[in-house]
Amino acid sequence: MSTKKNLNIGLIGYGFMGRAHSNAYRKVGNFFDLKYQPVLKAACARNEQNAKAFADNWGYESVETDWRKLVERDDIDAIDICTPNNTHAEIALAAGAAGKMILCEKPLSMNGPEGLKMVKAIEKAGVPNMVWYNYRRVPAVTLAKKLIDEGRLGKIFHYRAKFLQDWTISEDLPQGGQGLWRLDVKAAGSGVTGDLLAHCIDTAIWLNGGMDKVSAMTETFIKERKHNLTGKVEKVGIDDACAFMARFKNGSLATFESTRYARGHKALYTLEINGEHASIAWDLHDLHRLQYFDHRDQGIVRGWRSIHVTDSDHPYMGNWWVPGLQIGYEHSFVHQVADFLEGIAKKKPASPTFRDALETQYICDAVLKSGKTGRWEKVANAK
Ligand code: SOE
Repeated sequence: MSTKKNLNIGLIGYGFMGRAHSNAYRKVGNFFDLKYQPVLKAACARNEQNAKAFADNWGYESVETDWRKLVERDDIDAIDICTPNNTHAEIALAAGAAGKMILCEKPLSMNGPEGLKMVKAIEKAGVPNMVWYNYRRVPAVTLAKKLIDEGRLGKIFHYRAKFLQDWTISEDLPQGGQGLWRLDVKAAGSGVTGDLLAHCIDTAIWLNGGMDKVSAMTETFIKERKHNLTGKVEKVGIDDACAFMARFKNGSLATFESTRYARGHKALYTLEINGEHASIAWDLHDLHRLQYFDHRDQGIVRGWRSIHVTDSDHPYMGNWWVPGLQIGYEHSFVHQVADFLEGIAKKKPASPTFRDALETQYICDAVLKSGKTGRWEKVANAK
């Protein structure tokens, strides 16, 4: 008989992230030996037919069409928020008040002040909480963290990251509604800054510490789009592209760039860090490799090495296949669930917590503000 404890999940939203998280809950117990086993208890969405189809496909035991009912259910331990950004706060506050654990899709909130309200409420409720910044759990990125923490790079001088896509170039693309809420500022809060740069920022502050100030430029290339919900042509309020410079608290300099107008790029997230002794580079399109250059290597063999992060002593990889066989994007979510479940068992919160994610939110706020003022803007303190 299994000695595992069940952790009953109530998931809200059935889009791309609803699928990614459900897949992770299903797989985690097969590959990681954990005290807790997620149970797909209920899926929730306003449209009953769609919720049922989603629940049947992923094996949820039941369906709700009102998230408030889900949050009040005694048989639910954890609420997973996979809905558009403008709904995160209300759901999280209710879930916290009902004593539920919360896993919230990124970005945490629409903006910093809203995020702070969520952090305060959740910390007061004392419930385990986490935000799905999944790229921390790509084994090559986790390995980068280990190498940096071991001091192999020495003092860090430069951090460089970009996240490029091309899916909104057509001016015929409407904004708002299912699948396209990311273009609607009322649902998303911002454009590429909160959607894509938030990932780059989360990884950056995890690897390289906090940021002091930022200087940004933002642009909205297509000024008006038809709104799917109202049927009217409405002003576009999101940033289509954003590039910013930053100064980290450790003295290093950084550049970040993101756009949905880089023809040919679908999800090109790359990062590079240059330190006193060594540099590392990573590319989401080749996610199982970490590029590493160490100046201390003997001169005649010195050069960039491409580490195939698939050995059993690489982060998370001992839980998967035999050395040399790689894993992919969806496994970063499995790892994040594994860490969350281990965190509950050990009473040690898995990162990023809501408070960790608030730091990203504050940086996004400063970036968007700088895009408007044209000045360097200080980042508010989240700790
Ligand atoms: C946008 O296209 C998007 O799906 C983001 O919302 C995700 O967070 C990112 O991981 C991939 O791109």
